[in-house]
Amino acid sequence: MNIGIVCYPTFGGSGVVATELGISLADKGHKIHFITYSQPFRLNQFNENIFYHEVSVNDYPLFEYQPYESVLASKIVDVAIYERLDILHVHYAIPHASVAYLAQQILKSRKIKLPYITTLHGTDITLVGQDPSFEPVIFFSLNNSNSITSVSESLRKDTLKTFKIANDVKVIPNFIKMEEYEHYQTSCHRENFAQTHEKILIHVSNFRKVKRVEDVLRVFDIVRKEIPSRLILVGDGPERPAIDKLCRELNTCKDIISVGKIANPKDILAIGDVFLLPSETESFGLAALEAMAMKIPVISSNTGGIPELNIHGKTGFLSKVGDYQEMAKNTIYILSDNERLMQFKIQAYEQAKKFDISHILPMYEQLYKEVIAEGITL
Ligand code: GMT
Repeated sequence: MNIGIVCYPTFGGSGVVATELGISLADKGHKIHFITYSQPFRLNQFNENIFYHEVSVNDYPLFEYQPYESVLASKIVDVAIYERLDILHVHYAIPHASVAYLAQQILKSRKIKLPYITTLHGTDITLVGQDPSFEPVIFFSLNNSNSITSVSESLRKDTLKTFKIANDVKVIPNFIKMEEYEHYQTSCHRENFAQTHEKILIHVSNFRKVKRVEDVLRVFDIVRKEIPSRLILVGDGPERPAIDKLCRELNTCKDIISVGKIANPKDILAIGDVFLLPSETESFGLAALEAMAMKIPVISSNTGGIPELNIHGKTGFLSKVGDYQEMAKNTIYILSDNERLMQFKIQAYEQAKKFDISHILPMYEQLYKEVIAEGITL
């Protein structure tokens, strides 16, 4: 199949999923056309079945806001015509679903069919999507998607509750390529981050409010009083100043290492003992899945789709959002006994295997076939 993929190319779960999906589809022989405003950061190896079409918006003094959507729609139309796309798959509803609809209509006027699938990733429904200023457009473009998928059952329910759409939402969970984790040789030296007797706690995110990174620091503050440990923070974002302030107040900065944005977090995950994800909302928690695939148990909130991934008492523990004291207690429980830690590590790893790409890719391929076969009326 000739498949167009639209996504956010920079750091963020939806872009990672879209890129890894495209790469895996290309490995199976499909022709994949990424249509994005910059090269997706995980798209860093040559693949003869992958093509990249950059959406570049020219500056014009009249515009206070650059008309990105118009340029993206034009690019989709162009790629669809000249690369003969069979289907378009857009990741993250805003603004990609409405742009896909516009492109579809333009193509229809030229007697060309381009069905589109919208994959919902989370904040496009749970946060941004609930903003009334977007509502009519999201509602319309979801209703007109030829198919909608969501990355968890929880997000499916949230979507159907938020938007009274006629379309069903099919759950296709996020995935991981287990073979990349199985015998991963990290370039990271544990001794540079912690002493032999110390444990390593890790948090990976984009440091937005929704991630509750302050809870990560509060958990660590309690844990380090019982268990010699270090905290590694991976990522960066708007909450960073608040985090720096809190670690100074708690006097924990000297034991916290901030490594910033890393394209491949496996290197750091390889030296971790416990992963912390106390998010306010989380439709799936791809970062937690990546940690589990690296044999790291997860201490998380019980929000959104996380319970579909992190099994309480087996692969880690779930607590109510904001209950950092219980999260700390559970972290200490896991870390205080090496045999127990090892058991949790193995169980986390076994659970991650259920989300291997080999189980998920056929679901997308099947959906593409169905949507193409169903066709659209001109
Ligand atoms: O919140 C993020 O980390 C970024 C965001 C995105 O769309 O890039 O992540 C969402 O999509 C990921 C991939 O499907 C999910 O694993 C995350 O749970 C989801 N984030 C939220 O729901 C807050």
